[in-house]
Amino acid sequence: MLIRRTRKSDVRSSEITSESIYYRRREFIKAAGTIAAGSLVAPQMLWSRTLDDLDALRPFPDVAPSEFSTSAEPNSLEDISSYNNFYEYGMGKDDPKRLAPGLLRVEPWSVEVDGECENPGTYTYEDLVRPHQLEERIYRFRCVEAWSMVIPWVGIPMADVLKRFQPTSRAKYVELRTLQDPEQMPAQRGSSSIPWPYVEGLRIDEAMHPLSIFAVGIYGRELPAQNGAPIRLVVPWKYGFKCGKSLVKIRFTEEQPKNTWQVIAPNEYGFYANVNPNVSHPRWSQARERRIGRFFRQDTLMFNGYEEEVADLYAGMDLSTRQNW
Ligand SMILES: Nc1nc2c(c(=O)[nH]1)N[C@H]1C(S)=C(S)[C@@H](COP(=O)(O)O)O[C@H]1N2
Ligand SMILES: [Mo]
Repeated sequence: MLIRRTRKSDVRSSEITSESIYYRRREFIKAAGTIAAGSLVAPQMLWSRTLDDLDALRPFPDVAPSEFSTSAEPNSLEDISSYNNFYEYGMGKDDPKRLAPGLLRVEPWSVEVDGECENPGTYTYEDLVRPHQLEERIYRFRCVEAWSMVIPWVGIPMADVLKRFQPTSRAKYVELRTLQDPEQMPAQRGSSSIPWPYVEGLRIDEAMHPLSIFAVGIYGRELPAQNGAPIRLVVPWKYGFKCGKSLVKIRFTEEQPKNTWQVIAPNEYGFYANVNPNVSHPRWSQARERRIGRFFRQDTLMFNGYEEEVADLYAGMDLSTRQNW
């Protein structure tokens, strides 16, 4: 297992930074160590299932580095793929890893595009992704629950994809929907307190910002199911819940979309959800965060550290209260 997995890490070294190669290598070593130690105490079935799932993820042959990547140390693939929020599989952090790989069918996959655009239609995953150069984007990721990670995504700029659909002048927002299929997503069966499908949205200029990406992978490989395979949104200056997973619909709208968390608890979650250490959640502070894998908490940064890049998008908006939350 270990040998096979190491050999498969054949992302071309010319395509990525030496730093990310370093982290990727170390990641494999770390993951292998965890598995070896775990198999002493855990039933072999559990571990081999986990290993097979990650092992089956194909590496992308051509991933370019990006100037937008942070030099912060990425979390391990183990962390990123085993501590998840994906309520379609349950509310526990370990539910998505346990259930999504066996249930979510990512091939074939297509995305429906409609609303205020000149080129609506149904696009396959290949239609969407293949025309674009894949990039490695190592981003900070901050959940509204006050934990964070650093994740080496593989993705494509959202703007480049959205422009192909030619949004009209009436397209003020873009709404993004996750798959709805109770057979593949067990929490959608029966009654649920969440109105499925999971919906997120961005103002069109936020969606077109160069930091916004459609992510299709992590650590040079395809996305694990639990991270929202095969394609998900990543907007690094916003709380993690804006980053809808397993997307099947892109809709250009004139009206601001109603995103799922805002619908569930409008007094706690808004549309913008920009990371802001000065504005508390009604039930907890957002001033600090726990980076997964670290012991001490650290300060949360305005716009998750992307203030220089994105502050202009919110010029004139009051960000000191929950008004534009
Ligand atoms: N469809 C869907 N997308 C979702 C969620 C979800 O429950 N369902 N959870 C969100 C939240 S709260 C977070 S923090 C991130 C977690 O992404 P990760 O598990 O890849 O780290 O996904 C977001 N996207
Ligand atoms: Mo989150």
